[in-house]
Amino acid sequence: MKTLGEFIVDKQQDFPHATGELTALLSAIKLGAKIIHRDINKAGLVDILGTSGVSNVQGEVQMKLDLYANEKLKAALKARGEVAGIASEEEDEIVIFEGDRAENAKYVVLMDPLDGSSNIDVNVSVGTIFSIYHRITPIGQPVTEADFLQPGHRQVAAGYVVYGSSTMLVYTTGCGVHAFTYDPSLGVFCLSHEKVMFPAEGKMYSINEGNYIKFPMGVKKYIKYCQEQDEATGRPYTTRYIGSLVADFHRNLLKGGIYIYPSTASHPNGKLRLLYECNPIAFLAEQAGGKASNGRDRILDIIPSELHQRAPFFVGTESMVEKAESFMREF
Ligand code: AHM
Ligand code: MG
Repeated sequence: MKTLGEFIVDKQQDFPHATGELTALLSAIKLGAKIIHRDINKAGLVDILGTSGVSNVQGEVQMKLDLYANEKLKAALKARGEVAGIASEEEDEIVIFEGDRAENAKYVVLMDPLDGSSNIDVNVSVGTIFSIYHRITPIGQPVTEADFLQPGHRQVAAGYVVYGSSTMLVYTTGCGVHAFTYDPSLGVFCLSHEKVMFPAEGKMYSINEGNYIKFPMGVKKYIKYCQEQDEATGRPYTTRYIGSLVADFHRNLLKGGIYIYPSTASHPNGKLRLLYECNPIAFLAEQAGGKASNGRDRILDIIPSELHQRAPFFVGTESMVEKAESFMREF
């Protein structure tokens, strides 16, 4: 059995000039994931469900679990000193860490601390997504927004934690995708899937079909294509949609499939955030032999202009994403 800690240290030895800072940063994320895992598992018991800003009967302020996860992850990253600042789906602005260590740190982290949090109240899987870049401003100064507005192809590492029937941490540093399953009795993530690759063909499509009427014509046509009978391609395909990006992506990664959150009439740029959701998942997808686009262009090549920018998202098995793109081009 190999733990995540051992695996990361082993990988670091492949890079003779590595300083260990990324290793320490990933350890901070690992710690944050364990804390979030612990609290999600007893969420129904400890009075942290509910709406932010509402006091419970003891007069204590209840904190929504996504805000709670944000605070825990932020604290774990700040404590290590390898991170100069963070951007989070839960924060309006970037958070610049203060102090000499932070100013000399070379990494910034972007995160969605608890994605799909509307699923928590009904005990359905949620996830944490993270994305790591080298800062581009000079070391020794506070970071600026420019450090966070980098295209996804510059990511140094990215990953997610899925809190499902078991908790798993899946990450890439650009040398394949590796997955670790959490053993709560030992408190360690154990290597369970090394070099994960999408199966060559997939049979699942994941999309909120309730929005069908608002979808672009190309997406409507692709959905109909998925539903048609065709023995050669194994259609009709199966629909699977949890409404939790991390869990939907994770299933499609292991089984083969496509996840789509397209533009809709009410969300012209889709719903998902480029920096916190699309870029890290796209990096993982490409590293696992899959593909990610906005229906036309590669996600990782989009130059971001705003922290909370959204993008239509097509991700999964390469052949399926290419098929969906061909419908987007045609219609
Ligand atoms: P969130 O970041 O507010 O949790 O929203 C992102 C989530 C994704 O996990 C999920 O795939 C999508 O929103 C579901 O949206 P919808 O309910 O519109 O299908
Ligand atoms: Mg989210």
